[in-house]
Amino acid sequence: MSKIQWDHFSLTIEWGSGRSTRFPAVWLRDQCPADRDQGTGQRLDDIADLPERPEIQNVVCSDDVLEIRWTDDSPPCVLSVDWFRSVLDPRPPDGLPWTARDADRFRWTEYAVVQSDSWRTMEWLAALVRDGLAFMTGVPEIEGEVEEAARLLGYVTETNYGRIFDVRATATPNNLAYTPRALGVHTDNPYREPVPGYQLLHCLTAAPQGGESVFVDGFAVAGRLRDVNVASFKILATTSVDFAFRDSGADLRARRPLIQLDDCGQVRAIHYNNRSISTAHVPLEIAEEFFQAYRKFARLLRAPEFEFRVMLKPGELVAFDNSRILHGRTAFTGQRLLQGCYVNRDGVASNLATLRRKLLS
Ligand code: OGA
Ligand code: NM2
Ligand code: ZN
Repeated sequence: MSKIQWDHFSLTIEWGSGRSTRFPAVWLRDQCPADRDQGTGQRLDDIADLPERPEIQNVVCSDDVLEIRWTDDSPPCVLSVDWFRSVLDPRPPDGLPWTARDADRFRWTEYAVVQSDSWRTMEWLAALVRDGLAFMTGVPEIEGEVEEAARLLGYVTETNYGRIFDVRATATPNNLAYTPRALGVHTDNPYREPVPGYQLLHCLTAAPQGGESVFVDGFAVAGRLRDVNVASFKILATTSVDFAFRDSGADLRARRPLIQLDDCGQVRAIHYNNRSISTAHVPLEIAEEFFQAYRKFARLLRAPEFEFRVMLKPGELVAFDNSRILHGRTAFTGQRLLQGCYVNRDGVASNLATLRRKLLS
């Protein structure tokens, strides 16, 4: 059982463990459920409408539910101790980094199963979020099916490459992806704002020779770089570079660091694509240091210990987080066709959360 103490400007909960947390009145006033629309749960008030210095008049506590009353005419704020607990619960990290030797944990599920059984859809999406990639088998070898599969993840992002795109060797390619060349591991479209969230690739025709897929967990590699050379990690995380793509119908550019951190210093995204990077505007005073770090990172990205290689067969589909997982392929000869598309990253999180809500409540 927790102990509650309060004064005019804060409420303190002492937890069973003896630790306590102080919640400022201004914060409490902002959480008040009475300020929300009953139907949508959306907030009705704006911070500018709330009292600047709300004062607690008293707190009534019954059955682990607290009713906080205010000295002004604000409605009482009713919140359960469990709710306070949930606020403090640090969210477990969604992603679990991997190296080559973890590849047997990757999820491969029959398309029809992911489609027809929402529990399995949830499991598949959870694996996709955990590993940053997941596979489906038995996807009909029909052109356009990738867009149907994308609906399991969320909403397709249309780009200058179309809603879906054909990855095959063409006579007049506007992108090296549309040649039979090998592609070093990369993230797609770092020249776009925002970058595409997830990517799907559906194999329709496998090349008679070559065309093997390569995947690398960029978060694992960035983590290694941080461990072995924190100065290199820092310079890549703090130096923005230009990425660009240009053809007759598009002129795209964006500037961002190769390793993007969140406000807690955790790796949030990797942007890496040797075909579309321009380092011309890296400050010349740090160019030597930057290139040393860039090369170190590039070498780690090629290290076999981080690589998962797989020969996709017709009917197989891979989906991956384009901010975390780098992908590439070996050179190929002959006919080969993959169809791809991008989906928004928020849709994946939302679909997974709604399935969890429905199935685990
Ligand atoms: C791409 C790409 C991989 C492949 O089109 O961006 O990386 O296996 N393709 O062809
Ligand atoms: N394609 C396959 O980001 C890139 O330029 C990689 C993307 C053309 C949609 C290729
Ligand atoms: Zn690509």
